[in-house]
Amino acid sequence: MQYSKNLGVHLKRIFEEKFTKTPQFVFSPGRINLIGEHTDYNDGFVMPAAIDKGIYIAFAKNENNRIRLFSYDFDETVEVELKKLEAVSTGWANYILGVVNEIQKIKPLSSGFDMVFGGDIPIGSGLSSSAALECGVGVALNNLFNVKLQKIQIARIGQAAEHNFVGVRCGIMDQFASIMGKKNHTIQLDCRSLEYEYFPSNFEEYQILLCNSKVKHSLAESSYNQRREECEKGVQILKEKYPLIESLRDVTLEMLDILRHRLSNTLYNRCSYIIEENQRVVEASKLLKQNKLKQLGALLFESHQGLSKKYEVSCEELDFLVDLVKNNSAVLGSRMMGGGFGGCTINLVERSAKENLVKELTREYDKKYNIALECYEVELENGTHLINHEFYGSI
Ligand code: GAF
Repeated sequence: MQYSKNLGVHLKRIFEEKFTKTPQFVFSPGRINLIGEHTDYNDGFVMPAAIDKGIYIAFAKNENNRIRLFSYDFDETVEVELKKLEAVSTGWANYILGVVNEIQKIKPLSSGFDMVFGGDIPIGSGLSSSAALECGVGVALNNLFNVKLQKIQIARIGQAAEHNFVGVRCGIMDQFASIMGKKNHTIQLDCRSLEYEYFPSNFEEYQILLCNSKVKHSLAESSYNQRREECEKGVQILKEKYPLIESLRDVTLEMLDILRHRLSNTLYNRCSYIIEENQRVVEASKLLKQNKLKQLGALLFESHQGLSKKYEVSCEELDFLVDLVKNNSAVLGSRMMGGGFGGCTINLVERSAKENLVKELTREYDKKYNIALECYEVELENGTHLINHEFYGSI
């Protein structure tokens, strides 16, 4: 992949100025998700992939038992004592400190460390810069302190950091995709067993196009936890008749319908969306294997409809972007991606039509919301990995 060389040069220079030593580097990618939204914390299926945009971290040990962090993007410094680890008021630092906290439960760190990081993932775009940061920090500390963690353990650590230090009860999808990504492949992941399969995904005459709505509505985090609670509530009620079920993964639409009278309309809609979305992922992986991209695209539109109307995690701007391409023959499918309430749509579009499509969407979105739409083409990439620092040194 093409690393962001300019960013690397800046990070290295800043690190050397601040800490007067040469750092090691790690790159940790953001992710897309083809289909399977909000299914991860319901023990279901997802189809994410790591991308060529991500977080770059320069890091080294220090001798003073402090954790010294600098965010290039926010131009902020945070310093804490290794022995007094707790969540801080600077949001981004908690993704890092949360990972340290989880790793210390396995092996206490023998010294402090320094980190300077920055990224080329547009902030708030729903491409999961937070999971990228967590996995990057996990790999960096694993390497520095010889903790001997497996990749999947690092993904789990990232998820736990988010639960315990950030306060978002996320599923495992983002961290898994960031660390386990494979070039030109999507991952079909069973979020219960963590069994996974890589699918070659170059889509031939089609490509993935992300459209960044550039909005991030304030409900995003609180509503995320609320949706999770609603699913858990649904499971509790269903358990009265079906004691063996553990999550919505184990429930069929028929079972749900039998207990419809026990569920509010909202709970019914939340649960039926999850059950249907799980079925869509299973179907999508068959279609992808058979290269039936048109049918796959239709599933993306269905997924969006469910996310918007039943799960209610979309927003006006995302709905607008999906509606705009619905009747465009060059677009096979489109839907909101990630947690929702803003961020990007993911679109499967004909390569040859991409340029005109971007022009049209940009024009219409600007007319309606007076916001300059940003569209990205992404390559599917390998997961979190160390980069030879000579690479930056040589520019
Ligand atoms: C966010 C979460 F972090 C993921 O775990 C997942 O639930 C996703 O929203 C929705 O599919 O990115």
